[in-house]
Amino acid sequence: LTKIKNIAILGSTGSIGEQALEVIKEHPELFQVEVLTANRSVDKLIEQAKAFVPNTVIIADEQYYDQLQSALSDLPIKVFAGAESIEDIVSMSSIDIVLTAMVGFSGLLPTVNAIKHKKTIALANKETLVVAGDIIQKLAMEHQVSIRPVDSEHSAIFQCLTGEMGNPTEKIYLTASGGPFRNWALEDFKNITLEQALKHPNWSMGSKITIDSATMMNKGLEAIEAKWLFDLKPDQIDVVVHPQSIVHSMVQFEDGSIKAQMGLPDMKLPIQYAFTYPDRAKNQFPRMNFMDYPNLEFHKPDFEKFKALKLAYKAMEAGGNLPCVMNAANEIAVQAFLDRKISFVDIANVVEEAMMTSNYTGQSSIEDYVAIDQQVRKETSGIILNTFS
Ligand code: MN3
Repeated sequence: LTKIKNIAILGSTGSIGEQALEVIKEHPELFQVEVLTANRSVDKLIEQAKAFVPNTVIIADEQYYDQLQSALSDLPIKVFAGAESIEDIVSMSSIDIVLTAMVGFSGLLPTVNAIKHKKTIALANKETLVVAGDIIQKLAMEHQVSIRPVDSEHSAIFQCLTGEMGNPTEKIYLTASGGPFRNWALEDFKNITLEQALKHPNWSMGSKITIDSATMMNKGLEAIEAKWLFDLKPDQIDVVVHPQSIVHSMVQFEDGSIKAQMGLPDMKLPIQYAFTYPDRAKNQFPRMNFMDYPNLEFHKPDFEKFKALKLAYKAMEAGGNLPCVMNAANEIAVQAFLDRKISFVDIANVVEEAMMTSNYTGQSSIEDYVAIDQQVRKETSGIILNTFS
């Protein structure tokens, strides 16, 4: 008999958070919701809290506290507000697993605190490793915490590596759908609209990651994430465009053997695996039929069309604070594109400009990264205002 695992979902109203709740709902004998947090989506958080009755709910944006508190006043649920409450709650002794599913840089500090309190991390916030992979991996080692990837590519690699202890990885192949503009001519990229960029062919995700997929910055962030998760050098990480999104990623070993993890594109599987590892749990998710996919294609990524991917490799190779700079600039640039202030191609141009004008430093602390992140956000807004609008 396995003990029921208590799960804290940071960012429960986002796409990953909602799918995690579906996984938990399907396995009441395995999982229980202990904590739910959201940034601003108070109505959805109230709905989730009523359905799952967790110990605690937190809304990051404090102006929604009263609304949340009064909506849940009849239920035995503790209600808090503010980013610091989210950072603190992960130390709660009843939590077994912390799913970090918030968007962007905000995932960093709660993840650090969860590791310090020896919680198993189901990592869905890739920015945490992109920004501070060196510190996070060191902390995880020190506190003997296991970080289980939720991102589908990294879950695939994690699954391929299971049972391969002591067998070095020669290289990994990170698969990429290529996004909606894979077959567009370079000269047409200047005409890309927000509506076109928000339509992803295979995965349904939040708007930030959907735009990152369209620019392929998402794959760049994932390459950096993989570097830290699996202790690889940049030249051991190959991006392969695979439009069908059936092979979720692959590992090549020193004897040339390649293992792939495959399945339908459905985030519920990697979420569930991060919760049940090293076990697997039976479920009713749709099964793949190979006859529906007679052709699985693999192509080289186009670094000219997808300059963001090139920038990410540059940041990964340079290391230090450059990935942090790139990530902050990208968050601001994507938001500016979502606000229709800059064009699609200028997302990468803005990021490039921010990377070129920033001050490079090798070693940084978590506090340094927080400061760099804030400074780069300010500078990037200035770059957009002065040069790109
Ligand atoms: Mn992914």
